[in-house]
Amino acid sequence: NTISVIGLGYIGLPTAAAFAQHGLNVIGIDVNKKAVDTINRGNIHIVEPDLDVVVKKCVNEGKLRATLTPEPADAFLIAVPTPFKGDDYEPDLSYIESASKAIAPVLKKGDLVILESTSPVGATEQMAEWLAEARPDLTFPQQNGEQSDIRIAHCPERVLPGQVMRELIENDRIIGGMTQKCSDAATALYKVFVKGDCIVTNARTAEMCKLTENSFRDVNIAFANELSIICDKLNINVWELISLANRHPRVNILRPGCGVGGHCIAVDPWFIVNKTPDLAKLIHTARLVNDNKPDWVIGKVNEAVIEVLQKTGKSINEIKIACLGLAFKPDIDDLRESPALKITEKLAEKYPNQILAVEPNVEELPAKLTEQNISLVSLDGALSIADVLVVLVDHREFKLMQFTGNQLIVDTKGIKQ
Ligand code: SAJ
Repeated sequence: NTISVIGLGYIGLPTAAAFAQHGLNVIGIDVNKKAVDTINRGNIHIVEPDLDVVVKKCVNEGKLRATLTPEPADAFLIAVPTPFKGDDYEPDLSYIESASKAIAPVLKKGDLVILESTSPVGATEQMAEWLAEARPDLTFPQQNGEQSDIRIAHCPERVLPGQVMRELIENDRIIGGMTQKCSDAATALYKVFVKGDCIVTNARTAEMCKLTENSFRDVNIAFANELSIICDKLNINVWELISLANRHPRVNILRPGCGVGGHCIAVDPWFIVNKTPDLAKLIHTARLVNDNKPDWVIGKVNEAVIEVLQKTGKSINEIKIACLGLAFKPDIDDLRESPALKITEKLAEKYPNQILAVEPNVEELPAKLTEQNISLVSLDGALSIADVLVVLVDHREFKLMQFTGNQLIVDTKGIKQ
């Protein structure tokens, strides 16, 4: 049995590796030649615990190889990005379209095509249309249902970055076939390595399910973030408040922070809002609350700077501000789509040459921060130099930190609690 995984990124590569590890012949396809070459050497181009070992082993055993051009296979899994474009957050399906057009020429009767990318409702049907247009000689589920030559399903990925190799195997899986036979074929494939349940539904529900999971989290984080702003105004410690409220058996409030980052939770809710703008009021508002949190944090830093000026008599350009944490969440090195990074950049615009960054999970700063003259310093370095500490991420190193009491702290993660 040969399967092909199109898109060898944070989801595609671990998925390809998991299938190869369980005995299937896997052909990985990517448009990035560097990624293809890296994988064929048995290495990886992304950071994910335990992935390197599996890829190395599977490549060495000849179970996994990468290429730029699609080849025939029995099943195709599409795991390409689905970003949005422009100010109205319209989903950009161009990567799915290119992937469909790339695999269409090698499809044959009996093949299964699975869309794994997080997608707006209707994307799987759209993908099936692109495939059908490219291959008028084959039949597809939208044309003749269970009699179709090609089976199509949407099976959204739901793994947590940093725990992908474990969650891929243990998590339950939603299987959204365009027909029952499509779902059966997809279930049989995932059962190769998935220990969780494979639960069958239709493609549209599967699409909405994935968006719902991330919107649920976004709305709940927005609730926590809104509470933190209200409590600040009312002079109440939000961390104490949340831990008290969470003593109620049916209350479970998430943790406020400096904003919501990553590639999923800050993106996926827009797919719902864009599709049903008049109906998705709460989901839309949650997005705005979370997206505005970084600016509120910057306002708190400005207040802290004024307080230092009043206390010490220093001039404004003598003040040093240390930003603790740049990653989008604790104990990872991923700085992309990170509100902490955005806050640091914006502070550097307002306080040039006065910003220090502490990020224990990276060796060097992204180019933009270096251009802004931000220096990467150790935690001890920051504690000895800075007048204001801005805790943006609750990395484990910061939780152990001893405060000297000399600095003002803007603590967006409640690590002092
Ligand atoms: N965050 C808070 N407070 C919290 C929890 C999270 O501010 O209490 C922030 C984080 O700091 C981060 C952002 O939210 O900036 C998102 O982090 P996360 O750990 O909640 O989620 P992701 O983006 O790493 O992964 C999510 C997961 N979805 C859910 O938990 C519902 C994962 O299972 C999905 O597979 C992934 O999105 C995805 O690919 O869609």
